[in-house]
Amino acid sequence: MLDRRKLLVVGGGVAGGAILVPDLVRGLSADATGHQQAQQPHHIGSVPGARVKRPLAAGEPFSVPMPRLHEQRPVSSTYDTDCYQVDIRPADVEILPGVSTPAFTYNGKFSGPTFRTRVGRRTKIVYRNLLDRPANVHLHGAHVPASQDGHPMDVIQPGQSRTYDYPNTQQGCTLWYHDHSHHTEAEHVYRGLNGFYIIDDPSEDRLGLPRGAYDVPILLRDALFDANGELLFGGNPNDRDVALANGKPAPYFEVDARKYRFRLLNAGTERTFNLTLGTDQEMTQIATDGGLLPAPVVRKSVRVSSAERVEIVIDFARYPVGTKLVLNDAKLGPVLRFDVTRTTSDYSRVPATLRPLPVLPAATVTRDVSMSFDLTTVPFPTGLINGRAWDPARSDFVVKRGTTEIWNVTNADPQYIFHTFHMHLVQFQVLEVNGAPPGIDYQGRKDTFWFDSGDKIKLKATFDSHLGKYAFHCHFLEHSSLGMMAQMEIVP
Ligand SMILES: [Cu+2]
Repeated sequence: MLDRRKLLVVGGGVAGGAILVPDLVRGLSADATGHQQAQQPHHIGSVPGARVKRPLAAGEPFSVPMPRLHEQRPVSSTYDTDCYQVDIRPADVEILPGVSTPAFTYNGKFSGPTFRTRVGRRTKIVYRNLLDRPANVHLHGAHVPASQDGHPMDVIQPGQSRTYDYPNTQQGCTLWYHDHSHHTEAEHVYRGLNGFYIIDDPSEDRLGLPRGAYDVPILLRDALFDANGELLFGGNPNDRDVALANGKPAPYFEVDARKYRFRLLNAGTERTFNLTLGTDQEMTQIATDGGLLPAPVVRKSVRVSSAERVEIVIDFARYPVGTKLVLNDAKLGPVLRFDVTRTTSDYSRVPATLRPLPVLPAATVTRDVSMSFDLTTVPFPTGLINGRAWDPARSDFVVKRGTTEIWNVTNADPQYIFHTFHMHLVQFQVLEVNGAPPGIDYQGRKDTFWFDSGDKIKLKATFDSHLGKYAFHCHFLEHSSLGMMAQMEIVP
């Protein structure tokens, strides 16, 4: 009799069918050292239809420059609002040099255009869906009314348009936007429906951090290409062997010998980057998902899991002109190379204190959130939160507005099955990781974190703004597609 726990669909299988995986963890244990092994995503979440043909190699690293992402211009502006128009449409894009790749795009851009606004300025974006399938847009990390959140069941039908209206009333931060249409979010995001949304904060200008041309968003992700240059989706996410930075494979980026602020976003649907610079050179982390940290933290390696943002400052003045510094991922290898090309003046700085965390009120409600797979279901495992798969008709938690709550979030899966946790609407603070004070990966204003099998994360959140239904889920989007999602309803 088949061991159904092992019956998972992975790349290499027959289209539309399941194949037997000899060992749930085989793909992980064979190809990494212990340290790296613990950081790798597992392969649950593979979906049918994958035919992993002979992959197309990405070519030599550092053969193309990393582009700066296109910044979207408003079509109209008033004294307090900027209006934009965006088509969600298929486009052929050049990711690998000289190769045309079909993608899903916002306005034909891969990665999507960057929206840049300021605290207190309103943004209205009209999205027209020119795909042949429903799509929608979630602004990840944003404090917005439920009607503007891009709820998984609130989609834009093909040929239809809708306007999202964002108040931008939270503090300065690096957000991102992406498709969240249920069951198809993983494929849509993988095929290109993602981009930066940055809220600048005038109250942070006095800090003197690098700005303008020295403030560079970098969208990281992984990909797998077939022999025709098409993006392969549906196989084992671990097979995605090409690291992309701003839509290019392991590019180089010319920098002046001075400080830069890099806003790193991991838009990979089921990938965790573990990044080092050169031969363990220092990077100074200044911000996380929801904005600046209380103080900078010097790091020699940086973990960025799916949907997380990590902002770092690198001071290239430490290196002579001609230096080439590789940003390297523990699994994928080179992600990006910084080439120091010229000296310049630099009046920017990283002050010893940045922005204090808000002091949240005492919590009056405690909840438990347990994330796991039912590995007995076929052809796919079923993603569960507190033992139940996603049901949009159900409000899993009812939260009274104004309440501060403690959530104990547990990865209840066995060894080697990793998850991430993302809560819509609020930025929370992690109080404890397995009973201990949180390390740097969990500090600051967070909306997403990665956690290992068995980990228990205690977080605190205050629900003091909007009413309505908001999702919380695993942000490995293959997992949320399989049901690892729930919703809370904020009530008066
Ligand atoms: Cu998960």
